[in-house]
Amino acid sequence: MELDQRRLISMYQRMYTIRVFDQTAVDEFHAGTIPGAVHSYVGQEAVAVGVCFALREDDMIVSTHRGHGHTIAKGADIRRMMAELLGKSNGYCKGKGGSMHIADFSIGMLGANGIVGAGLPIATGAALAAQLEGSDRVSVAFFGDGASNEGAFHEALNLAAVWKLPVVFVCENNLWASSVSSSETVSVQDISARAASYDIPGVTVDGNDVMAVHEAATAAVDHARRGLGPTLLECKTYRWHVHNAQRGPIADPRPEEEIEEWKRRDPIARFGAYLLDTRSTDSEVLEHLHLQVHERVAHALSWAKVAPSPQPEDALQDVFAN
Ligand SMILES: Cc1ncc(C[n+]2csc(CCOP(=O)(O)OP(=O)(O)O)c2C)c(N)n1
Repeated sequence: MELDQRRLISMYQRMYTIRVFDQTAVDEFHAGTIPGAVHSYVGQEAVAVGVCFALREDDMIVSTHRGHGHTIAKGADIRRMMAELLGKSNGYCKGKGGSMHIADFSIGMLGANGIVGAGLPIATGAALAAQLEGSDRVSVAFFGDGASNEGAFHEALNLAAVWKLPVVFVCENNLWASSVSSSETVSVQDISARAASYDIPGVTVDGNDVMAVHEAATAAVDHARRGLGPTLLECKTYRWHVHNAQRGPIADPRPEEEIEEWKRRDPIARFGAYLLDTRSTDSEVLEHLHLQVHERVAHALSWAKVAPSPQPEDALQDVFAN
């Protein structure tokens, strides 16, 4: 697939921003500045960026508890994200939601979600709304391998298939659901095989190869936009960190060799090597880009740190609709 050089660099920039943002979030959690949960997306950056770069701004995504990558990939303001993580009043939810509740309707980001599997029916509903409005907008649900065992997954795929809704179901199969290996809980080798039950296309790609993800996502989005219904796109990937950041040592049940093996398949290093190999860029450009991203994330963090915290009386604001 032909992508112009600026778009390729922009994809790389977005992936690198997710990496630095989420590493900073984990560090800040351990430093005690982030009061809520942090589920790091480090290692999975190619999925969010490969998919979101196949979308228009008015297309919609629904995210998960591991939502920072999707939100940044769709174009959110990282200062307001960081402020939300720190519980500050200039955050996306005025500091009252935290990591798992960030949404930005202006860029089609309908929300993260702490309930595993709950995003699929929401994306399906958004697709139904687009169909009823006669618009050609597409929606995407991101979810994990664990979520693909939930009833909501099967209900959403069935209804979307029956009504030919413009939705793409993107399963990020990172092989583990919290501390449970998918080899013990998922009945199929490839989760995309489950698409056959609903008579929709099911595709598996290397989720650490942003170009492969982007190509498959572009085909699925095009299929949906043409009124041909949903696709189940499985991206095999891996998270580098423990399930969620914890204060104090926690056991990570994943074998050390497995973690190391997947780190060698680092999606950002791979994409950087691809850009250099194809002469889409040179190393000075990437080094400069790295510096800029570190500066932007550091700025977002200091902006969030000096921001005011919500006041007790703010707890009663935004509770009821007028
Ligand atoms: C309905 C529901 N059940 C259980 C949980 C607790 N929980 C939070 S994350 C998680 C694992 C989800 O695994 P997966 O869907 O594979 O996503 P990943 O964490 O790998 O990104 C579980 C069991 C929850 N939040 N919601």
